[in-house]
Amino acid sequence: MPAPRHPWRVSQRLLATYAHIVRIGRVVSILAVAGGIGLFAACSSSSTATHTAAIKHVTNGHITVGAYDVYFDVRTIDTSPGPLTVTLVNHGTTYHTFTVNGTTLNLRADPGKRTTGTVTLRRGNYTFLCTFPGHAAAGMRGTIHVS
Ligand SMILES: [Cu+2]
Repeated sequence: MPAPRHPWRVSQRLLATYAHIVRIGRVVSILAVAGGIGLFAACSSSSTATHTAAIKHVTNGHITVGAYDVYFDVRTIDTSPGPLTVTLVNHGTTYHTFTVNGTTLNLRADPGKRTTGTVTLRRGNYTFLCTFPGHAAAGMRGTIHVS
């Protein structure tokens, strides 16, 4: 037969649960801060970052885009109106393309290869994507902001 529960025991248990939740909350915030710092470091350190959350700011009219299986190393490209030269470097095991909708730029690179092309952009937003079947749907797409 179980021992009768005393009210103070219950409230102690509630307190313990509350303390546990607070502890989890602290850990989550620490992880979030650490993750933010890590993302910032990855974005600012090089142009060959291997994550897709990256924003690249074009400063000299040229950008290098890395293609992997199956993602680009950039999601958002910020540039100004005028010619933009893109070098697509394929780090993957299938061919990938860097295709800009509404323009003639349609670069294709075989595995381990790179290819370069230039497109003249007007102010506005363009969608870029890989036209290998299924790749855009899997996330190989992004936006070029021209302003
Ligand atoms: Cu692809």
